[in-house]
Amino acid sequence: MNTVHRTCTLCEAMCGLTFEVEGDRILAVRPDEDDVLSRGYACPKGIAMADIHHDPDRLRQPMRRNAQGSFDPISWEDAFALAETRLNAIRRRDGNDAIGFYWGNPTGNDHGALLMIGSLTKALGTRNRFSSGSQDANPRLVTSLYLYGSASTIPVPDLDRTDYFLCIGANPVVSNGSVMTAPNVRGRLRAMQKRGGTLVVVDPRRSETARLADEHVSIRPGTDAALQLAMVGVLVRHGRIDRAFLDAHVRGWAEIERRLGALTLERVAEYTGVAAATIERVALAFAEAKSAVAYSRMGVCTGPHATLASYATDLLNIVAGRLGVAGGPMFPTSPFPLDELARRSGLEGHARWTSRVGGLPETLGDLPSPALAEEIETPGDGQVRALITLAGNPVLSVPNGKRLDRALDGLEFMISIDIYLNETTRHADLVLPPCWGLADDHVDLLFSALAVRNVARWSPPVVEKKPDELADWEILLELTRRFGGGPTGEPWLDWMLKWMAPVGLRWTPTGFADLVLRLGPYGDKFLPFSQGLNMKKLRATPHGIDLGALQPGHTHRVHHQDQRIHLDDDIFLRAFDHLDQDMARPTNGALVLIGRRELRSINSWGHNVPALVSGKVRCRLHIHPDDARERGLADGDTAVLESRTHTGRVEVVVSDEMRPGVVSLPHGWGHGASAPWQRVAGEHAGVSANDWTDDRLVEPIIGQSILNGVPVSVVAAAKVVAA
Ligand SMILES: Nc1nc2c(c(=O)[nH]1)N[C@H]1C(S)=C(S)[C@@H](COP(=O)(O)OP(=O)(O)OC[C@H]3O[C@@H](n4cnc5c(=O)[nH]c(N)nc54)[C@H](O)[C@@H]3O)O[C@H]1N2
Ligand SMILES: Nc1nc2c(c(=O)[nH]1)N[C@H]1C(S)=C(S)[C@@H](COP(=O)(O)OP(=O)(O)OC[C@H]3O[C@@H](n4cnc5c(=O)[nH]c(N)nc54)[C@H](O)[C@@H]3O)O[C@H]1N2
Ligand code: SF4
Ligand SMILES: [Mo]
Repeated sequence: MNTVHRTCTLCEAMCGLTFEVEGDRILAVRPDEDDVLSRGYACPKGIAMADIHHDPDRLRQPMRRNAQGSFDPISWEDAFALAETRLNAIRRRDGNDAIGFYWGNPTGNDHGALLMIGSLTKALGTRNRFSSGSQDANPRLVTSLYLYGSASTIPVPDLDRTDYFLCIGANPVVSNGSVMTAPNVRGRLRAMQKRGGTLVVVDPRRSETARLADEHVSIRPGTDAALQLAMVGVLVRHGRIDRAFLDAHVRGWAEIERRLGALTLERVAEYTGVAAATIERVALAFAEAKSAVAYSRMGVCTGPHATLASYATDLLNIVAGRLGVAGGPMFPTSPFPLDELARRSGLEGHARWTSRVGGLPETLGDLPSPALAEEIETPGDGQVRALITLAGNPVLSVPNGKRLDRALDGLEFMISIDIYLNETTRHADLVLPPCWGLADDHVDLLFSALAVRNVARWSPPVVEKKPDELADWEILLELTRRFGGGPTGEPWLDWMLKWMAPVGLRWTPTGFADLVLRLGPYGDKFLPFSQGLNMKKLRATPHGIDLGALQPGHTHRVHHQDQRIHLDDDIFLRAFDHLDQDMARPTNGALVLIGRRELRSINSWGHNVPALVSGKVRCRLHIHPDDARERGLADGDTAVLESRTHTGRVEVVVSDEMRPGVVSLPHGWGHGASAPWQRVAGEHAGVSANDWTDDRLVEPIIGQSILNGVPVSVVAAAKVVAA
């Protein structure tokens, strides 16, 4: 028997796992007690990695859809040849933009795939690239791009040292952090409280994190921008702002200060449903704490003011003098500093082009996904006629998934690179399954740059890759070669691929990561060899290397020419105007729908593993007792949930954890259509929250999907039948 230590790649937390392996069977998985970051923590999903690996329904060979809509195996060679012929024919006829590309969330956990995205895009030459970013962190990235001059200048809460954690629209006790890699958030928050620290959670639902909090502030969905800006206003009025910091490091404070004047406490209290006294008290406590950090995530990033609300979080931190200070929002020093490369390679950028039909702007090369269905449906020059999906399930993850489901049927050709046949990939003509993570090595290029401590780690494969298996990056490299006519990648990969092949060297993502590591801040190119890191040293350190607490300072991460943080970029001022207009509109009192994550779900997948779906049905609508009573609903009843896009049935849970007027449904369910290929998921189908979310309602600044605060109505099913 073999023991292998490996980082979990299912979410952002980078927990260390220990696998017991015999041949190609994984016999046991447990938390790695010695992992430098997670120190013996893992959640049930990580433990279930072996079940995913051994899932008989996971695809092991390429599949081709037949006329009956079922799938037959096809060889890799035939699959690649078919892909090349069909896609290139469409491209020749209709141009590059006729090929759409959607890449999904698991790509972020796969260093090989991540490095190849740019290459494939460049080979395809298409502007119709989409991703899960418009349902996720794009407002965070755009905020960083305009504030600091780089989308990779992302402040991360110094969670282990803070005295005050203001958590807005995030549920890290369940998610284990997002844009904040922090395994065992519950343990870290408890430790903070034990040190005398304070946890305040702003959420329309008394979430698992809110239950742990010293104070839960229940807010009306979609209004966090106003709340946070009002807090900044409180600091101004009480003279609690860090004048010296503002004078030395920012541009545009006078303009912002002027605009804050319109956001009076009374007006904001009315709009947010949070008492003026509460706003004032929390703001002052935030300013008075020895150290403090405001942090916001999905609840804020997928609301109607997503960009302004993300900006307001940073503004609050900046104005209170918290940025780059221990216990505040700090900048990790990644051992793999890809930010410089990202900037130089032209990855970073926003609104350089817009979608053809809806005119929505790109973010870092991706158009907002609510535009995908209309780009497929609407005839004309640049219409998407073929689509490649990589590790994504947009039918379940994008607003108005039902419309996208229908639109995919209208494509001439579709390729999905995925490990399952599911709601999205069942539409593909070709499904190309990678070997999946456990058969490949792993380096965390992305989340190492977002962790609450600086760490470096390499993970070996847990099982051997079989001769007929390909990793995601190998599939992408082959497609890149066939569509681009040669090894054409990102400019910086380009020369490497071109230069290495003729001299008999094989490019690998880990080889590339080694180079980045060696040239990086801890690398052996700059530090004396005995101290400096390289991949060989990481290989010899199976539990990872702790590189210490986050380092103070922020100026090294500000990339504007004037070296200042730009508070007054036009994009933020437009967002202020939009908030002002919204606040002037009367609220209509309709129910609104928000989302919910659960510990044993990973977005839309993982539901084919019995251990992750056992027990009580989880895909249920949570509703406040007052709202339930008004509608004659009791716990366990069936209700009809209706929005502009969809009407369907849901089981209700009556719970005072909800704010009155707000109902909550988890996303990532609705597996009815996958039942032929995923037996377990099919038996626990549930419904898809994104059938009810609306592709027409996007945040106007960057075209972000609005997944929280969607207007709905709820009626008891019994009444619908009677009527
Ligand atoms: N209503 C609502 N909608 C949401 C959200 C919400 O909170 N509410 N959250 C949004 C967020 S934050 C995200 S990130 C998105 C996710 O949205 P997507 O990225 O579109 O979808 P996922 O559910 O992550 O599906 C991942 C797909 O990748 C496959 N897969 C898993 N591992 C691998 C691998 O190693 N290689 C390959 N090739 N495929 C793999 C799985 O089988 C699955 O099909 O959902 C978003 N949608
Ligand atoms: N177990 C588990 N872990 C995961 C995932 C998973 O699917 N399951 N997904 C991973 C991914 S891809 C991501 S992006 C992260 C997301 O990580 P988080 O952002 O921490 O996760 P969410 O549960 O979406 O948290 C959003 C919270 O915002 C609240 N909310 C909704 N609307 C509003 C609003 O208008 N204002 C405020 N203030 N709050 C609001 C919701 O009630 C919810 O508690 O989690 C990651 N980790
Ligand atoms: S918290 Fe995330 S990284 Fe940790 S074991 Fe669970 S799924 Fe894996
Ligand atoms: Mo996400």
